[in-house]
Amino acid sequence: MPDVLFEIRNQVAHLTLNRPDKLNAFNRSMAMELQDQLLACDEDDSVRAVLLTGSGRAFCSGQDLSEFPADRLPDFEKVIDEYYNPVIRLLKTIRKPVICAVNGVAAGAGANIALACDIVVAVSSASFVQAFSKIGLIPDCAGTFFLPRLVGLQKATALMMLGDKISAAEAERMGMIYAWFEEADFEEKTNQLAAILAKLPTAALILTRKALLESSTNNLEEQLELEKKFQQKAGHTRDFMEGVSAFLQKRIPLFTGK
Ligand code: T3D
Repeated sequence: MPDVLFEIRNQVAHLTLNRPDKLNAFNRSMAMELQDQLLACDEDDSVRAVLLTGSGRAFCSGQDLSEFPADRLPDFEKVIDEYYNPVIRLLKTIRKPVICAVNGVAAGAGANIALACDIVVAVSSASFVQAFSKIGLIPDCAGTFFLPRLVGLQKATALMMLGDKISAAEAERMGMIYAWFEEADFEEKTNQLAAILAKLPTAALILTRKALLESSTNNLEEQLELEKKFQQKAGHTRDFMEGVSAFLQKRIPLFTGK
């Protein structure tokens, strides 16, 4: 059985972390499979959106703690270079929008991989734990980059130092995630959101992600220049022509992602 299930339905690639007995804890094969699948989604023109979720009662409990070597010190630099940083880089460079459907607890690297996705939604029973401090580690998977930008430095510091378990509703209230849905609606509403994303002008969405990311280091003048450059690119896509034609003809646009 693969550690990450992969299925394309209606132009949406469904990637499901699949080690439910360990709450979808990350090991080497899961990290490698996830990287391969994200790369495949990037290259496959038939994929217009990616939906990342977990199987069973958890989204992901972070690094598999039973896989640390008992007889020597762990080489975290190697593990982070091989497992986690490539995943975060792919999530931020893949040319498709990525929605994360947090179907249960998201802890450690699991929480921060979720936060690196473009849009994060959660089921009402889900929770988020910056579990690192509890085992003497620091938050990785770009958590120290994204969490303070989402919730502010004070909240991020407290959540990361204390390792509090945050409910889906609290996470939404503090701006950590986009929305939460009741259990009964979760799958349907998440799929609806993915279907909407899959029909939008993909290139413009990816330029939007890039502009937002770069805004964290740019000054205002640099950001204005970047928006100008990206708008020129978006304006030269077929989807822009289609969007304007559809508006003028009072019909729904049929974007192709080109
Ligand atoms: O490698 C590096 O480069 C370092 C990078 C590290 C990145 C990280 O992610 S560090 C943080 C690692 N994750 C954690 O510390 C979280 C550990 N898990 C928990 O705190 C809790 O399990 C949860 C809060 C996630 C859920 O709690 P609960 O009560 O719902 O479930 P549970 O009973 O604790 O867990 C159920 C089973 O899953 C249990 O196994 P068992 O007893 O039924 O055989 C438990 O051991 C297993 N499990 C949960 N998390 C992990 C795990 N097994 C291995 N690794 C885990 N991370």
